[in-house]
Amino acid sequence: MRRAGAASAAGPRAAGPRRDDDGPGAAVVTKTRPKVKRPSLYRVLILNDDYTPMEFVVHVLEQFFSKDREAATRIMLHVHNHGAGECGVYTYEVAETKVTQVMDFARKHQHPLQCVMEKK
Ligand code: TYC
Repeated sequence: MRRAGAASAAGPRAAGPRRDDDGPGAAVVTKTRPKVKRPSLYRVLILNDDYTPMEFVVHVLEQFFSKDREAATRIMLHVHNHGAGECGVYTYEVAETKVTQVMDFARKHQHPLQCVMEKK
């Protein structure tokens, strides 16, 4: 997918005419196109279980996903009622880091809370 102009202005390097023959005679002018790709995005989800305290889940959403109390409570209740819910959408490495942080934190507190990522 390409969008006209969207990424070209601030691409990795300027795309402009280049003279790649500085000798005498005919110069060859080439144009390079900056090849920019949007990164794939990943949804980070938490899953419901019967044992993790609601307050702990709210704390996780505040601490690791920068939600305020109201948003964290809404997401927690959605997960409680529907089985799973979205905490945020990130690039691969950020999503992977969130999952690891949440799983480590839940394990440390001996709660069975599960956190997963899926490609959007
Ligand atoms: N179902 C849990 C309870 O009743 C609360 C809970 C909500 C657990 C969300 C996990 O991802 C979760 N204590």
